[in-house]
Amino acid sequence: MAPAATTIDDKTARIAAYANRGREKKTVESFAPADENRLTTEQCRAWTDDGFFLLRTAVPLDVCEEIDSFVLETVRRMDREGHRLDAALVSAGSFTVPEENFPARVQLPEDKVSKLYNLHRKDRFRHLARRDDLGRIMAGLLGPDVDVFNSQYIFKNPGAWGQPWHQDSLYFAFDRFPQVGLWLATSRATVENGCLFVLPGSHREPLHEHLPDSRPGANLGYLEIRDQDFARETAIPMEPGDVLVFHSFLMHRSADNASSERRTALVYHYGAAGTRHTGLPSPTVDWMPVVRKGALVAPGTYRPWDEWRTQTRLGIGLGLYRIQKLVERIRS
Ligand SMILES: O=C(O)CCC(=O)C(=O)O
Repeated sequence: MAPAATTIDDKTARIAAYANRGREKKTVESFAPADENRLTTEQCRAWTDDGFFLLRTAVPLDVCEEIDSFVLETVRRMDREGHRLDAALVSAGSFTVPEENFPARVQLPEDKVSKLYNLHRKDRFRHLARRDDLGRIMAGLLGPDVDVFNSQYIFKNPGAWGQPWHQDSLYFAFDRFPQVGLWLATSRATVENGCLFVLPGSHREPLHEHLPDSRPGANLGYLEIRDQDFARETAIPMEPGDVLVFHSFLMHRSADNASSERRTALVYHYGAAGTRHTGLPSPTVDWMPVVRKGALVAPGTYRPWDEWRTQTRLGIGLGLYRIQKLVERIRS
């Protein structure tokens, strides 16, 4: 008898098995910032005690609008070029993940998308990732040599479910921790439309077991922590341009979008330069220098070879993905 077609649940179960492997070995040696002189006293306290801090009005509104427009145009271009937006796909150096709970009446290509990855080498995104104040904060938290290694724009369309409680480092197959997340609200983020919730101080917890999201139809790769008391969760409502800086062991989630408006965010992840992969290379990880020997890398610095390498890796990933789909179709 032919095996049943692979479902999102099967894939998420495989992602969970892979992500949880060796999680006890992922540890953090110190919870103090690497260089307190680059941070304010309050940032140092918040980082050490809570595992996060907010930068209000950090990014001008016109930059948020440019980010939104660029992403929408990219997704629409992918759609015009005939790419399926309802399957994880790679195009022109970008990588989309579909939304599983998109509205029944899809009007625009972006209605079907959950995430667009790999933006940080592109002009405005590269400049933002290396902005003086943000680079200084990352050097304060991580030390004198820092890279940005992941970027994703997250659509949370009306009706989309939130991402359940998780710790980002579970997803990172690296030889050292922590990493630092930077979550920029490009729209308002409210409890109603899907803002983040954090559990203050939970960055001091080891990485917990993450189980596949139990809601049938949850997005690909959504994993959740169930063995923790979340009674002290704190909502983080944000205005466009606000930035949340958070430790990669911090437990956090986002709410469902119960409103009629889209909630959007741009997320970067930073890590110490020289971090090595302990597992398979991921198509969503691409190391780009931000700080070297304590000095910020000029925002315009761009090495085409690096981008080419990423695109090649993404192309190979897409090829393998297509072969896998073909095999699945033949077997079912
Ligand atoms: O923006 C969201 O809805 C979830 C983001 C998140 O939890 C993450 O990027 O780790």
